[in-house]
Amino acid sequence: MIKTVATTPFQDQRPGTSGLRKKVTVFQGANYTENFIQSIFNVLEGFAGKTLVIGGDGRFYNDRVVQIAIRMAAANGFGRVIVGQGGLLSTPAASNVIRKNGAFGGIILSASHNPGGPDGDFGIKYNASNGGPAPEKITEAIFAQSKALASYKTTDTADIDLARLGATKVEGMSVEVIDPVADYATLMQGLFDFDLIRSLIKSGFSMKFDGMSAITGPYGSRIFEDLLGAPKGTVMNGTPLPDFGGHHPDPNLVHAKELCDLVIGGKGPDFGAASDGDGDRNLIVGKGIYVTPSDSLAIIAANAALAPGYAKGIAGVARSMPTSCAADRVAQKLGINQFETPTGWKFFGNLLDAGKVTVCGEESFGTGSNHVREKDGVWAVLMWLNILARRKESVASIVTKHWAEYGRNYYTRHDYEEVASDAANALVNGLRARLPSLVGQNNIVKADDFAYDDPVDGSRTTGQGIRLIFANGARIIYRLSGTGTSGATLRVYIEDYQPDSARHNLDPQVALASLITYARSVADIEKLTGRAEPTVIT
Ligand code: G16
Repeated sequence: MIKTVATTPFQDQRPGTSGLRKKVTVFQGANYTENFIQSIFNVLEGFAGKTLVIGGDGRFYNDRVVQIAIRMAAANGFGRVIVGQGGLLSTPAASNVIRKNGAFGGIILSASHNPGGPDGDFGIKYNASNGGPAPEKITEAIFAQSKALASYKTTDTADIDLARLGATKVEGMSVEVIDPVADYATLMQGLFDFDLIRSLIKSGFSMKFDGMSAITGPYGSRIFEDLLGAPKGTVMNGTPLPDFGGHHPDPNLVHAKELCDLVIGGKGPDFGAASDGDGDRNLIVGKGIYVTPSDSLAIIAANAALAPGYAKGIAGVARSMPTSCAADRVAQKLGINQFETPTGWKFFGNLLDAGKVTVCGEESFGTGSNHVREKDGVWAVLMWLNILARRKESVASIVTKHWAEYGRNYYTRHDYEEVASDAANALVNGLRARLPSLVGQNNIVKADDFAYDDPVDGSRTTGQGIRLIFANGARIIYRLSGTGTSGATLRVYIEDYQPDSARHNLDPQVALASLITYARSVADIEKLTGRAEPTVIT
């Protein structure tokens, strides 16, 4: 029976860079999850009888929230829910299911790369009918709803059996449990040359894919091992676990250390890759080399036409503002569109929908294209495999030739995690106040707080990061993360351009040493945060 439950509103349900992320214990609080889902439904219009996609990354509490969301969707009048078996869908696969089925939208349960388990993080986000994260005007409307919500709708039906594929009914709404991998694998086979990649693997090329005990294990096993013929065991940490085995499912040099040591160390396979908690991020490494996400975006843009799905060339490339400018050089050379957006995949949606760009990427280990409206970890790995199979060169050779052709954008990101929020805000506000006086200092030619005017819908987004731009094109950027759940995380992004290929072999921390020192001192990082060193360097 459908029922309306009285509730009291929460004041802290503002979605961040990518949906609402909080500790599991917060989502477990009475009505907390229900209130947020009802706030989403309250801002949507015209969904009666339509389809909603639901799925998540399998982290702790996923199983409960999937059932809550199904009951609430039925009570609110959706006509059909499509849900991944076991309540699972990687974020890019969910985006594909929304698009393929012409769904009204989707609810994705994920806190991405954040740790899971009873003491870890959980998250909920809404994706629109284009398959992409809801734009800011919707997330802000959801927040406004949540602050005044008085009731939510649900039903008293029993839990659905999500282990079994097939259709059932909840209060007249049909619920279809689908294989989370099948549609996605079909999509990938249409974009990449699976025969060619299979022959590369058959010829002795070796790879490892780290699923980080998160959602992409089953996707990796089906695609790399079953369809492309890589030997069993190619996928490591391939079973999704609710607590990710106690690890941090963040594919970077720190958290995917075992893979990196194996591949970069040079004694392991030719190619290594990893994806994150919900499958939208990627890490690419080769024998003796780590490919930064910014370089990976530029190399993918330069070589995309080698993959059948992109053989006609790409319309343009977009990157988030803190991502290095390496992709801009490729866009200039190809004579295609190039855009710089705020951090957050949601800002690429309009550009992709309007056909202005084909490939997008972010320094935060995200790359993707117009095939879905999310970044896509397994897609990036397949794109690299397709490029490797066509060029018949090593990862290191492709990267160093790219630098020789375009110059190298040395790049690093220094994160200061769990800093006191007041100190972090004081630091950013202090810099903002001093922006005019910084121009002229130390060859700084521009100092501003990044704002973005969306060329498609005309919306303006302000306050997206402090930029110090130097005469030679070097940049230092400061911004506060919008995805953390404890305190504040200060991110400092440092970049310098080196055209001379004789100087392309330096460790970025060495090549950028003087800019790093300046970045710390001009922002008074140690004085204001008490931190002499960052917690994570990527
Ligand atoms: C999310 C967003 C990305 C963003 C990243 C880091 O990724 O979708 O667009 O770059 O967070 O954001 P921040 O610097 O604000 O922490 P994910 O993989 O966490 O969903």
